[in-house]
Amino acid sequence: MTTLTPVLTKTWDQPDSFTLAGYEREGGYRTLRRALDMEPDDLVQTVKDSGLRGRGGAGFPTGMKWGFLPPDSPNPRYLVVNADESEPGTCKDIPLMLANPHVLVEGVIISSYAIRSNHAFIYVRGEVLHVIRRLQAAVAEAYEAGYLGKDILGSGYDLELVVHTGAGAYICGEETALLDSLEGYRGQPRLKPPFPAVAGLYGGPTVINNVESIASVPAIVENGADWFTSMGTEKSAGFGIFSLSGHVTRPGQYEAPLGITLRELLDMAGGIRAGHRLKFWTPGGSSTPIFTDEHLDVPLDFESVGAAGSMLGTRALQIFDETVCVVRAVLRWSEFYAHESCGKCTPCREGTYWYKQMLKRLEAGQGSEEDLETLLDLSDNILGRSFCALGDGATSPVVSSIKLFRDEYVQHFERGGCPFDPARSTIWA
Ligand code: L3W
Ligand code: SF4
Repeated sequence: MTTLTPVLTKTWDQPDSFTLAGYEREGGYRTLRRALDMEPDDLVQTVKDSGLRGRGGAGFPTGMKWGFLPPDSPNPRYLVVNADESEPGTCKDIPLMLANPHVLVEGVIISSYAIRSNHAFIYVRGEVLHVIRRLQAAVAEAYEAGYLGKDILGSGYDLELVVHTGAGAYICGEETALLDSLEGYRGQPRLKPPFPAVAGLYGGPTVINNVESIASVPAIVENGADWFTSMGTEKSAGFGIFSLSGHVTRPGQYEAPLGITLRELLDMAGGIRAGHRLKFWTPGGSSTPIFTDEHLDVPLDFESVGAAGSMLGTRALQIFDETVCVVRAVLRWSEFYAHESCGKCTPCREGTYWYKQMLKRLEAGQGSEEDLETLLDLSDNILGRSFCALGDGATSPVVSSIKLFRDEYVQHFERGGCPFDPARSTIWA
């Protein structure tokens, strides 16, 4: 039986977990002192050896990304933390920064030192004012204590850390759109390559990592790469925060080794709400194809979820019981993508709009079999033809729901309305 591995979440229930005093009492910033005595390249090697993979959705190996920085660039190097968490269901970075902002700040300092950067930014979603205030307070405390600024702890190493707020666009979580936004432009994705590691912020070599990735660095440096690889699976090492939302008895953040299953997580979370059963769920946010109760035992690691036809993504497990209309859920997600499409490329800009219109009609019981074929054809014209991952991600719930729940779509137009509508349904009787 897999058990929880509280590392990042260990202190969340302590009333002063977000303060410097609370963090230091638990050993916070002790690892920084050790790290500043190490060679930067040895720190990069430790992160490489740990097998840490990006916790922002794509799972790219963090140490390898750090290793891509060109050694001879004349431009300054930057570290940028992607704290623009906005994907539907994804809600791990915000509580992490709220409850323990100092673990992120310590991670930023160690990571910046490792990649030889003297300038770091945390780009945080603009709507989460309470998180922004916590982060700003933590950064101010760290400056005051000599963990940031000039000659950190007498090491000769300098680092300036800026908390920068976005303005509420999901696309600014795409790393190159984030860089444009940080530079003061409208946030729209840039063509890759060059990847940010080669030409990123202001054209300089830039490492961009998710909050949880950077916050994991102090524990990895403190305990060693072997400690990290002793958890999780061979190719998906370590632990991660699994966010359970929706129809579960105890929704929340469950920090556990990668490879845990939804069945095990549901056991910890008290199961599906009383009297109901699991219908469908997302393994990693709304951009990942949906799963059903047939996938309860799929190990939640990058490889196994991929082999089962979805993506681990951000481990945002949105759980829906049998009272939920899958067509309505997919419509809601599609409205999100249509609203958040940045409009730069036609397949996504027009395709997500079409999705929204067609799904609205289908949900209202006015669609037809032909509409389902059009939705699939449209998806073929978005997937792989969009400029960035937003367009691709928008196709996931549509295509997977038609594959798994075609009958439910058909029922809508056969009945001339939603079968889950209380006026028509047997479910609510
Ligand atoms: C240098 C190379 N760097 C790749 C870097 C690249 C990036 C990272 C991953 O999308 C996913 C997306 C969402 N030289 C490199 C290289 N890199 N090759 O590696 O890159 P990539 O393109 O695979 O992914 P991405 O663009 O970072 C992220 C999915 O996450 N997702 C969304 C989550 C939403 C949030 C949020 O709310 N903020 O995180 C959920 O599943 O669909 O597939 O750094 O530069 N040769
Ligand atoms: Fe913008 Fe969508 Fe194209 Fe991405 S896929 S560049 S969000 S229009």
